[in-house]
Amino acid sequence: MKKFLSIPAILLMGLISCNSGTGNETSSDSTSTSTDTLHSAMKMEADVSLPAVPADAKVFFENLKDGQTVSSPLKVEMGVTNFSIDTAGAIKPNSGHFHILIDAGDSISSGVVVPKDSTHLHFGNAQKEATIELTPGMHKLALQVADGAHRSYGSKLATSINVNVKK
Ligand SMILES: [Cu+2]
Repeated sequence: MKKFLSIPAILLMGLISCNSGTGNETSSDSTSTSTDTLHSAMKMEADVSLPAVPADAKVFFENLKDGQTVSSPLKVEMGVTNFSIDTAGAIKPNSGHFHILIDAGDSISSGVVVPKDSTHLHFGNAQKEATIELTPGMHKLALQVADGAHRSYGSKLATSINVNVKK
């Protein structure tokens, strides 16, 4: 997250010249009123680090196998062992929520916030089941668990399969 932090840090230093000599991101806490959004995002990133992934945690599709022929709409059952599925919001150890990536790779790099669009579906109400629409043909589906702030736990808490959607 160094790249993410450096942008607001540079902006803050430009706005508040008296703070530019410290080089310490945490020292700028009480100096800004005009960059609240950037500041709170930076503070969250800086204060709460991504919880560690337990070694025995595992993500899987409960009802689908790699290479399976399916029809659309497709019911997807999301499974995980040794990890809790919770609502988005609070950041807790051993806890997170599911995402389905549709033709969007096998996983999202650890610590990166999962995008929110038609190919990155969030299940922030702790859902473990979803019904998705797919066009006919081959599609890659990936399951990715992320923390309460949608920061990916990386490939350790992801899995992917290819399915063949019939007409
Ligand atoms: Cu999310």
